[in-house]
Amino acid sequence: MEAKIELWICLIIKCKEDKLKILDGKYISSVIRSEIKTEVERNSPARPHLCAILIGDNGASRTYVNAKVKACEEVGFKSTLLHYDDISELDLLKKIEEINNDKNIDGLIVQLPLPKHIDENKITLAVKPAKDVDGFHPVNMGKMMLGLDSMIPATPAGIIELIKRYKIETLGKKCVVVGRSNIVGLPISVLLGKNKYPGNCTVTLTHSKSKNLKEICASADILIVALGVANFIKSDMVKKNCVIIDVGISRVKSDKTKSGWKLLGDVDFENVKDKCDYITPVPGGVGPMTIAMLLANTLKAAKKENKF
Ligand code: BQF
Repeated sequence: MEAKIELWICLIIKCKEDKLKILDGKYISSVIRSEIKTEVERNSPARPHLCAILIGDNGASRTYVNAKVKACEEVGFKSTLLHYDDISELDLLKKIEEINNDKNIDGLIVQLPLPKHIDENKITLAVKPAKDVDGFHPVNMGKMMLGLDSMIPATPAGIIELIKRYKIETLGKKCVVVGRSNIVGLPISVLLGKNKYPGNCTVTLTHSKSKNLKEICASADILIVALGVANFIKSDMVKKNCVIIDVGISRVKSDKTKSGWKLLGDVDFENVKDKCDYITPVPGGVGPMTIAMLLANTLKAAKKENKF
């Protein structure tokens, strides 16, 4: 209770500082991670165990997996990273089966994208639904559609959690989703259409074949963009006082950063920020929420195994 009041005081102060603009995923994710950490400490020495499989040397994938492993350490989870330079589809399936049957492992993720010789659908199907903390297995997808208890994919779950924690009104709002991926666009459009909070939106799911995209986006009270095209959404594509959730992360070369890369969202932030009421930044918006919800799913999986 006290922690909740403290969170709200912090949020109100932050909102004032940010002139009621920024949906601070970095901050909210730190709150969620500390909640998870507290719960893990209470159940010590038992702890959730996440296993991540990484194949190949895709730089972005490495960064994402490392972020996940680091987040596990911070909240007191055990983590195992299995990194293969290369592996056959059959050997990968065997490895997944081994982990499915390993009582010491609660959650399993296979970092996407996979090399061309491995069928993503086959791999997704091979992960036992109870350990599928990415929520990509058809059983989890189906349960989510039906509103049954399931693992909800981390990015949509992170968006829902962000809306909840900022108490953004969704009932009766027009929500436009740009991008129909299985991982983000499709599930978030289902979730925001549900008869609950957050939800009860009138959802429009748009994609590359949509006509009048500009007009459709400009009609949105809540605009969720998960396209992967840097700065795609310009200020003439958004309605005044809307809420913008920017899921895009494009890595572009930069000589201004230590790493030599910088992250760009799908929304032209600088030109859009004064028009909308709320907006998620990139970096520091939806991305950190994705990591936090992966941890939440892993904790949930561990609880189901009666470890907690
Ligand atoms: C931030 C991802 C595309 C394809 C596969 C924090 C992440 C990103 C950004 C992160 C992503 C994107 C992940 C920030 C995991 C989100 O500070 O803004 C964290 O690690 N993500 C992934 O595992 O696979 C992807 C995007």
